[in-house]
Amino acid sequence: MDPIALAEHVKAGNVRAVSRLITLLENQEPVGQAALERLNGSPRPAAVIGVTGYPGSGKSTLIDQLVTAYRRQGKKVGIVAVDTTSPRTGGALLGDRIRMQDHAMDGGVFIRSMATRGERGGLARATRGAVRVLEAAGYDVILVETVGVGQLETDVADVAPTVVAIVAPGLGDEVQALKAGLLETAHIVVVNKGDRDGADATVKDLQEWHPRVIRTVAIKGEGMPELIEAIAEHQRIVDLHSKPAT
Ligand SMILES: Nc1nc2c(ncn2[C@@H]2O[C@H](COP(=O)(O)OP(=O)(O)OP(=O)(O)O)[C@@H](O)[C@H]2O)c(=O)[nH]1
Ligand SMILES: [Mg+2]
Repeated sequence: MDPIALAEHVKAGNVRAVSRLITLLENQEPVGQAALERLNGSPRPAAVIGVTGYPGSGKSTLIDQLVTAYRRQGKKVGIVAVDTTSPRTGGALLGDRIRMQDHAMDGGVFIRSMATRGERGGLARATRGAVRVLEAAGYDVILVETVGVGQLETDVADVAPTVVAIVAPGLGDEVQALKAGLLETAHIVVVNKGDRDGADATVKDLQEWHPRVIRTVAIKGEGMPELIEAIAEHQRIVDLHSKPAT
């Protein structure tokens, strides 16, 4: 495989080339790295959003809602779901696929699951590369889902300038752990499952620690406009800082 041709196909938005290059990067094939190096100079930077949180907090359901909203805005959306190689993986992956099925037929949406292969930090070795590939292929928004099981996961911030941390009500000890670590790296905190008992208390509790707490009911789409606006607002701040002063 010629890395130059592969890079050209990726830049032209060819889905098979995108998929193939990500696989090469996962397998640490030198030709993948060579193609990656040819992707510089994306016409427009993508909005990369990290979505992290404890297993079952509703990350995939929320991402599904975000995809619908961004598609309505006419944006192309890439999703990289990072999974651990733990025994619960099979179920989680299947769940993601089922929930994302509506979007799987949509040419403006690219979905890719990646295994962490035991790597620390919750992010697959190739996640960063996958994000670059999707950006070069013209995806406007790239969502990275990672399983948050503690401070190890905070390196999602290295890949995504905007990090959304999701908590479900009534986690008790886990919320305490979040306060100590993840809240520092999350730009937006979402209390999902707002339809559950204890949601009010969790929101109030977290608001004392974080300036941007949003309550959602992802299964019903409640709170999504607020979340979309909070993400957009944070991205405006990121853009201001990344643009050279004039
Ligand atoms: N009651 C309620 N249930 C929800 C809500 N959002 C998601 N769920 C349910 O919670 C379960 C887990 O949702 P997922 O979206 O798979 O959560 P996840 O964080 O992606 O899970 P993992 O990828 O396995 O870590 C599913 O059964 C969802 O239907 C919500 O707002 N309210
Ligand atoms: Mg999930």
